[in-house]
Amino acid sequence: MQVHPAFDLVIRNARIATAADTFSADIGITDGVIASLGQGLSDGAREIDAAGRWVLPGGVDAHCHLDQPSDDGTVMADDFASGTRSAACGGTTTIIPFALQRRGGTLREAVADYHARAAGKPIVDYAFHLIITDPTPALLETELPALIAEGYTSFKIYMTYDALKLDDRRIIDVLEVARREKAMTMVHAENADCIAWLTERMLERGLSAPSYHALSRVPVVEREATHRAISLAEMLDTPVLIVHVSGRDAIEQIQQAQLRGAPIYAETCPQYLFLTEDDLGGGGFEGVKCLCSPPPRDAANQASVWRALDHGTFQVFSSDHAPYRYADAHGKQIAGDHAPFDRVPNGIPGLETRLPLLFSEGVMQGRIGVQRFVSLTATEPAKLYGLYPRKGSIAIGGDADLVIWDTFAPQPIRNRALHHAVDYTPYEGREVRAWPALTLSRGTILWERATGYVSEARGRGEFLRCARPVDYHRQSRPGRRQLFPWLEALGIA
Ligand code: DUC
Ligand code: ZN
Ligand code: ZN
Repeated sequence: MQVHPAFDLVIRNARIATAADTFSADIGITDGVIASLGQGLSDGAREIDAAGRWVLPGGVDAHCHLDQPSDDGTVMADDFASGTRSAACGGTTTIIPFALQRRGGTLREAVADYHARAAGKPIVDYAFHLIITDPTPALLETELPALIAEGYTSFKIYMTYDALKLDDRRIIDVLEVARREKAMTMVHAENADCIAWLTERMLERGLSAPSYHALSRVPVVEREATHRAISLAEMLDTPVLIVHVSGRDAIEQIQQAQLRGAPIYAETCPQYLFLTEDDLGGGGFEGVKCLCSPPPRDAANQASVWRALDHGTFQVFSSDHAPYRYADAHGKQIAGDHAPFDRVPNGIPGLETRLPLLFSEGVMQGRIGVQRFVSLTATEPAKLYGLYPRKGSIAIGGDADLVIWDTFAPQPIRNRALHHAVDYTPYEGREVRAWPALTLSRGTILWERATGYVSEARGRGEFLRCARPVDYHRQSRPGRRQLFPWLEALGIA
């Protein structure tokens, strides 16, 4: 009699880490879901021997930009096909890019347009954040609450960039809706007027090389906006997540708020660990390959970011992948190959290198533990954006989004070996000691390092509707309401 295998796939001899534990087990997978964890599991129709290597949850990259529309002629090199291919090859199995509201347009239009851009392309699963640039009464009263209920439960707002920024009053209006509807607000915290003044004065004096980008956005500019964003969030007692935090000044603001018990969360990115402002200065115009906002800082700030990653100030480690090609009149050179720094699109690629860099320099060099790595790169982003427990961990009933990690003697990163559509990486030549051997999404192999195999199953990635972020239990705790008498007086629930 033919005996049916117990599982579709069994991964044997896995050294598993979750945010909470490490243990050795076999992983039994059926219908793309983790069906069993244990020793000596029964047969699978297919078997993979992890041979004692680390098997970690697939990465959740909760901040990346793909095929984002613009009004300034820039074009992002990566769409949902090349972007998710690159993600998978670097161990990321869920991405959350941004549906951007055009000023004068609605959020509904932004979401419909972004779904059309994604259609038939992603190989990994994906959700959408929203970007709110024009919070009209109709948006605040009708559109946004409806979209939150439909699974778009997080949105980003900007305190800088003329085409995107909201003033404090508009930020408060948006936070009030976020509080009522239990959504997560992500804030780009830099002071627009400070940047405008510094930029104007620098350009008047002919200081226009890429390195002056960093001086036009010095840490105090980020610190002030971070403090203000936190203050507004505290006034509304609603969670805010400060994105792409670059160094000590902003970290101190966040830590003080967290110590006060304020619902403040924070994200940092590879560029604040692995680049410095000196990378903007070397090589003439090529410095723009490292031009992003906030800018990379110095070695002391890198050390502050490492400490805050280890201590738990940060919940999220994302790429902020912003794929502008270097030698491209729609990319970094949209205003020419000697353009002043303020005419260069902000952002750098990093979807594929995010996890290998952090695993190599963080886990293998002993700066953070493997459980912290899992928490920052998968579990916490999944929780904060309402994708947990389907995503973000290795647990029975969760999707079998898994990465088996190879470790090896240091090898340089080469852009020609990456899978994005950008013509450079800011990390060219930088050595890593680890890379995903295998990336699985819902039990399907998407990437195999030994053979260079990459799935071509465009469109297999599923759109994920996000639940409310897990944080909101805090507000219903008995006694919390009386800490906010002004909200009580206003009857704001
Ligand atoms: N800064 C942003 O605010 N977004 C994209 C990339 C960047 O550098
Ligand atoms: Zn930003
Ligand atoms: Zn961004």
